[in-house]
Amino acid sequence: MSFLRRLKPAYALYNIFQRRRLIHNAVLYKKLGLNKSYFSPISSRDFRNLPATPAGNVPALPARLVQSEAFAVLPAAAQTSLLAFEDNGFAVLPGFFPAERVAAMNAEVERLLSSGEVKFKYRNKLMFAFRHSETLRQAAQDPQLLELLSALLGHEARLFQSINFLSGSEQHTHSDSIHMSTYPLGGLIAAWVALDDITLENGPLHYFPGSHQLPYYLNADYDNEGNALLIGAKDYSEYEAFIESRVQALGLQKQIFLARKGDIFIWHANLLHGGEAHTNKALTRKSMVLHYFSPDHICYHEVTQRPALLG
Ligand SMILES: O=C(O)CCC(=O)C(=O)O
Repeated sequence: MSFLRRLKPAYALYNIFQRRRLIHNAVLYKKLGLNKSYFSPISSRDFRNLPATPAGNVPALPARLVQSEAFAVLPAAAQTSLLAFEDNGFAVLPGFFPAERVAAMNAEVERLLSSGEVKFKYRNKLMFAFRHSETLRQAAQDPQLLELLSALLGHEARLFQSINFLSGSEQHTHSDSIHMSTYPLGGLIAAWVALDDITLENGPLHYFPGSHQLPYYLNADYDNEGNALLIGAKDYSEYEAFIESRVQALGLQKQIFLARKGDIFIWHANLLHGGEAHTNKALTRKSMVLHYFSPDHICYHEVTQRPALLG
């Protein structure tokens, strides 16, 4: 990473102009006794001496789900999967979005692309498309989905970010917590919506059941903490290589999710997952991944040591 992109004061200066989206942290920092401004860089190192315990007292998962009307109306297979979320680190909601809704979402993505309102970033990602489309925003904030995600998280799940793909992500195995972290850990949840039928040929999602119970691997684990002035110098590929070495050493067993259009796959903040190779480029692999943060947590980006811009 270039020296300029590593300079923490440059990020802090940018953050000063994002006061409205960061000021909520000031109260949380004060409560924790952290000597920080809303615009300061932040990473897991800042929480090293604080207790790791989750925020507040949360009832056990079955009690949270059983209280939820959104849960009560689901088919048995989805209920069973949700009840096992804390053991497995994932849950599947088969056919959660009907075909018409999927078609409307795909039409919106096409409209946004052809009008130039959203553009591919980082090779094949359409970031934050929900900010440009009421149809996509309503899907991302579907009340039944939000209720289920909040029950799983044990806190309100608030939409933070979305990524649409037209092709396989082909992302190497990772945990979202290296990108979007929280204090206490675990205040993030993701929902991945299949907008195409997905086979072995068009880059299915992969995941490692139970891997959310491993330690959260963060900057210190691959020697990327940086110093008071600079964020860590390591390339992201070094994080990926570190995770691959953990997967090998622990003998973790990969599974592949062959989704049908409208299926939703929910993953835990620390579940290891990624995208398989997209071998048949004649096929699309449309999907939308949604990341939600708990507003009760401090939300930040571990690698770049930036507080997350909410709202
Ligand atoms: O869609 C995929 O293949 C993986 C997406 C992913 O890993 C992520 O957004 O964190």
